[in-house]
Amino acid sequence: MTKNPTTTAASVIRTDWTREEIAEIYHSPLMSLIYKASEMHKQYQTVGEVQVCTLLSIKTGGCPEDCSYCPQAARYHTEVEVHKLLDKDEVLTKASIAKQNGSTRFCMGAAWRNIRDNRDFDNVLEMVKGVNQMGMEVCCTLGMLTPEQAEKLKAAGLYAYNHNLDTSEEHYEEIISTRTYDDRLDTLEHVRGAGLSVCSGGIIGLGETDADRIGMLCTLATQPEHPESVPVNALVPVEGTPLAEQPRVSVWEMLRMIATARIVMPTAIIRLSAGRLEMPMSEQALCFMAGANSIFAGDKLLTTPNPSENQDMEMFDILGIKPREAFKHESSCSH
Ligand code: SAM
Ligand code: DTB
Ligand code: SF4
Repeated sequence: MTKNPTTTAASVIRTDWTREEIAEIYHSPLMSLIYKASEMHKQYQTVGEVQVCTLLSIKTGGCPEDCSYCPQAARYHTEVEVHKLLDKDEVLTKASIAKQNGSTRFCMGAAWRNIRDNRDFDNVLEMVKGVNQMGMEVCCTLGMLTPEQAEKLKAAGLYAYNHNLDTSEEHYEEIISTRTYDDRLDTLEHVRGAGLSVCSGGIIGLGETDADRIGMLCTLATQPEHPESVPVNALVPVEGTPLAEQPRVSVWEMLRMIATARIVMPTAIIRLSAGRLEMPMSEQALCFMAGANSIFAGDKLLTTPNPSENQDMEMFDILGIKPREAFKHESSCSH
């Protein structure tokens, strides 16, 4: 059984963290940090259970933004092929395959700056309805949205919305100039306001400092409510983007980030997101020990490769990991 956070966590689920407090945790000796995170994990999560999500890029490339990590930004010359919004039937077929392969969350991503009230959005609402009817947790990541658009998504059956902070407020302008950090926080507020589950995290390996990583965790952990899920991405450097030559982040950096996130947001799902392709099973196992309990499955993320389903199944088998059921948060709450 999962512990019910509302009855056990009152004193630990804090939204008043300071950067100094988080820095102290983040900089503690790695072994102590992992042990502490493991303890929190054991207390607030189910050990050996990992949420399996599948991503699908429903509209690819040609994005007007300048996110310097992103292969889908139109201004960079990458090998990503632009593709208009997929048909609903194609999306539902992909969702059904993902379900058969054991995913309980299906996340549809679009290379948009923001949602616009047009036919494409109406089609996305239909896709959301369809995936919801399959009994999966439906998630979307479509850029910025208004409160009304968030309501419409909710009414169509959307479960969660992903919108990452990506980095600290200070480092943000080195990475993106076409929208502000406050725009991101506003979107998260609109998502929360519509009663959607919030998925928000970031990327490491963008040239940020430890203080930036701590700053981002602090912003997430001091939201009025913690995000229900926090993706921790390692930059996938893509040729043609300004960050193509960034060195890959090491497992030790991922561990520090994941463990600190687990300690400061004990009830959140922490997703070991982009960057798994380069990680041997032993490194991924350490990340699960340090508090990660979700992955993206399937051989593609949005546009870049990811480990195959067979590799992940083998990993789950060896590590004795079971996939988390859909809508678990609801079933473990009192309503
Ligand atoms: N366009 C929408 C937006 O930006 O909100 C949704 C899709 S966007 C690709 C979703 C997230 O993917 C980004 O916020 C970023 O955190 C992550 N991402 C994109 N490219 C990445 C890369 N090369 N490596 C790691 N994460 C990446
Ligand atoms: C998230 O935090 N990571 C995912 C999902 N949310 C949308 C995206 C990772 C994208 C990696 C680069 C690509 O495949 O294009
Ligand atoms: Fe566009 Fe999203 Fe990529 Fe930024 S991260 S360029 S908004 S698709």
